[in-house]
Amino acid sequence: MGGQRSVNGGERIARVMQSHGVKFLFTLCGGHISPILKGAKDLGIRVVDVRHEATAVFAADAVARITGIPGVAAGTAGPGGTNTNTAGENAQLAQSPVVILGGAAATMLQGRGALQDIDQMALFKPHVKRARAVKRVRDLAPAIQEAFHVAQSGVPGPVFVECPVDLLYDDKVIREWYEAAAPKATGLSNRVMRAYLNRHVRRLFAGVEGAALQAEEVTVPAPSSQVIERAARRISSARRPLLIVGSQALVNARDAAATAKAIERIGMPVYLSGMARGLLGPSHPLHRRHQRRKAMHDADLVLLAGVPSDFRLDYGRHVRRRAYLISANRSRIDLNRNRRPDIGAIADAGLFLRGLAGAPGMDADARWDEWKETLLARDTEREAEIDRTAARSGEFINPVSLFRSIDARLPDNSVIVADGGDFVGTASYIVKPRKPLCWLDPGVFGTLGCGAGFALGASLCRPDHEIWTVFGDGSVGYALAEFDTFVRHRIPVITVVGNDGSWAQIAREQVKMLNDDVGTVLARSNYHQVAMALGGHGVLLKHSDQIHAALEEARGATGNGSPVLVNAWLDKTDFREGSLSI
Ligand SMILES: Cc1ncc(C[n+]2csc(CCOP(=O)(O)OP(=O)(O)O)c2C)c(N)n1
Repeated sequence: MGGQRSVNGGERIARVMQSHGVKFLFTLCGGHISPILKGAKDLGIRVVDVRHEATAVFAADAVARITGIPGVAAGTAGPGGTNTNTAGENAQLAQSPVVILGGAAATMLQGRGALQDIDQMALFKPHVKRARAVKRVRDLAPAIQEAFHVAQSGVPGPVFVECPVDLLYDDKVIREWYEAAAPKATGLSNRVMRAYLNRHVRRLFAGVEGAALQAEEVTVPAPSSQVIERAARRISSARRPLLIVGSQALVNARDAAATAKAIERIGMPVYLSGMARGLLGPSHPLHRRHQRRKAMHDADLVLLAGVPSDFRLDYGRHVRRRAYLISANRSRIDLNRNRRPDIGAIADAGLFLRGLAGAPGMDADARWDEWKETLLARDTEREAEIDRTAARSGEFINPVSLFRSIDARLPDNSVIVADGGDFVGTASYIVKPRKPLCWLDPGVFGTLGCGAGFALGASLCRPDHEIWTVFGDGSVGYALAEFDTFVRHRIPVITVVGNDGSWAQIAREQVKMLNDDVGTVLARSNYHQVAMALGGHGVLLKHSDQIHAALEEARGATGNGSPVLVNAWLDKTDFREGSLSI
């Protein structure tokens, strides 16, 4: 190599990550992936080591959602890969651009009974947007570059790249390794085997070049001007139009502010869901928060911006048959799911809204006033009802009152992470995200256990924000070990656990239908002590008169970089209002 230091596979991968603006690599270590971690660290990418591979992918997912740049997670061969799979599928259904790097047995040993060797392609293919196994060193960097591009293009999603261990270490080490594995004895079959191994190694390293690959331009699917004009005309003549904005409208995180401006100009009353929550701030005059179903039923035109007609819209039945349906979606399948829109654009929903805002007739101020007033009155009425519920006192904590208190003290710079059942459902109709991209929930896969990873990713991307993570006492079980991660990496998240001694969302229906709570009962455990044992701060909150002090103690404790767990004992009352994932 003419005295030049050869660049190993781990560093090749890291260089591509670096050229794509990756700041963090989330991982749980394994011998198969060590060179990737080392390569990343050497290039200044922060390696964040967690306690479960699913957490690594959830954290990468949060980074992707918040920054618009794909998040990256690495898991070791075999069980490291299987452990990432649930979070990978969650990213797939949430359409989040994540790159998952998987270790693998040496190319020569695959399928021969090596440690942790399974058919990872078969495992991943159904659950990610693209899965690719790399077989030669020279293909590593292009494969990672392609992964970033595929993850972000069209309908975003996770991409898995399998990186066998013999592509990652220094070529000298690998050559020696193959040399040592070759039979030493003479004889024809041994000579044949040696020749075979030599050829294999030559192939592994053939044609390797040193260049790092730059990020490729990602084309954002744009709507045609005709479709925009048709939609604008229909909207102008509608009497009770309604806009529903979903996560997909925020795929290009950097355009959030421009999309918010467009929504203001269009002037339709709007409901925000998923990652779009907070898009218009905590209290915008166009933003309605309650009784969406009723509003959809009353609307004569509904515009779905990045929202499929899935279970959350009762498979399209929330929109009346006679109402006019306009939909913009990057996915053709989601665009037509269950109900074909009258006007459909296979396009980025944010771009569609921005296009619409520039169309003629979209700037009239005093449109639809009566309709807006009607919806506002419903919101006001519902808020008064929530206030009445918040005022009810019982033996322990009233979750409605707790979330009213949390909401009242949320600073502008705050992110809310939601992971759980009923308790989190209550949070979703009370707590108001202050800004765009400051609310994270699993999305349509509804995966319990996303919270710790989401909080980790959010905190790293937004170190100047307060990160509030809301768990049930069931879902927090997945997260507790990550308090160790939070402490080691100085991640000052505030975790609020709604402790009702139950997997309540399941228990509720199960008891009603089967008259049995089997499998749904939990102890009112001392979760705050787990946080303390791992080096964090713990607060036990049992009575309403302690709410203020407990929340202030929690906020204060984060000042020194400490994570906090508030263990809130709940009254067992049903405070739900629909499902979380609206
Ligand atoms: C990984 C996973 N396992 C199981 C479920 C099913 N599930 C949905 S809600 C829920 C109960 C959540 O209980 P908890 O976190 O205590 O919140 P609560 O409803 O009690 O407020 C369960 C088990 C799921 N969504 N995801």
